[in-house]
Amino acid sequence: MSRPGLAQGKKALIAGVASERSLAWAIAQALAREGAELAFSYQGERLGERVRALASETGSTIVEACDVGRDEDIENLRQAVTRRWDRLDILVHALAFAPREALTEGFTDNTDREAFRVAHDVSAYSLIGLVRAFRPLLAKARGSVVTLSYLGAERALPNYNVMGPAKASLEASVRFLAFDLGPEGIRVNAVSAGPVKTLAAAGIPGFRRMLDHVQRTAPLRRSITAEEVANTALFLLTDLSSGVTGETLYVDAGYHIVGMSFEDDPPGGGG
Ligand code: 0WE
Repeated sequence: MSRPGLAQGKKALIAGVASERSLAWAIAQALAREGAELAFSYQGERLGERVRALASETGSTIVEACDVGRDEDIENLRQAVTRRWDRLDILVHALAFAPREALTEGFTDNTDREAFRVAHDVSAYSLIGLVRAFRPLLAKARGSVVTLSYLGAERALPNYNVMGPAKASLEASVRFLAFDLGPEGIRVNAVSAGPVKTLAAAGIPGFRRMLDHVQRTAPLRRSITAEEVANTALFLLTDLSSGVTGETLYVDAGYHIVGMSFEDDPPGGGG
């Protein structure tokens, strides 16, 4: 026997698939598994073919290029989706960008005005821009919005640099959007995921060390998978979470609750 899907018949727009390892793609697959109809937006024609191929696996036929740094692109996406759908139940915002040079070594010396501007524009404003564009469709469905954040929003750590302030802005934007749109029945939440090896993490200096550190320190003594992020996003995007809005929910094997750990101690201690 099969139960009805948790997202049966829901219309979902996913922004931010870049490869088959993307958290956005894991979320799309979970939504498809649970019966949602999907639309995708992607950044740059370079990704077009890849995203189109992935989208077709889910039966999706709505696939649009959208550089969220451009208002015209957001407007074109709004029009393309509106031509096909008269409501939007689910919006997934799973994208971020800071110039690569800003994500290495010292925060102070590597954060110039332009890196700060583009990081905040693409990684935080874009959530507000997309929600502004889709507000009428989301209101019709009393829809749910999920974005992806990271611990750098709340704590300092190596190399994440200007993305930290950008994610802090994103999480604050989640609260203000939730506050503003709650009266229309629209919910807005964030998933703060632990490190996962995706394209966004590829080539980040020390990423392997970060994973090892998490695996030794997190209460669950492991890192997390894209599927675990997707299942929590699924919860936030469906009626299971109908009383939750403005929240940032960590999916990090408990890493963020640790104040101190004797991670490097031999078993049994010695003190
Ligand atoms: O939010 C992110 C990654 C965001 C990101 C990644 C890149 C790489 C390529 C934003 N902009 C760019 N720009 C590029 O040119 N994560 C949570 C993954 C991530 O990125 C890190 C991390 C972690 C974790 C960067 C430094 C340190 C840790």
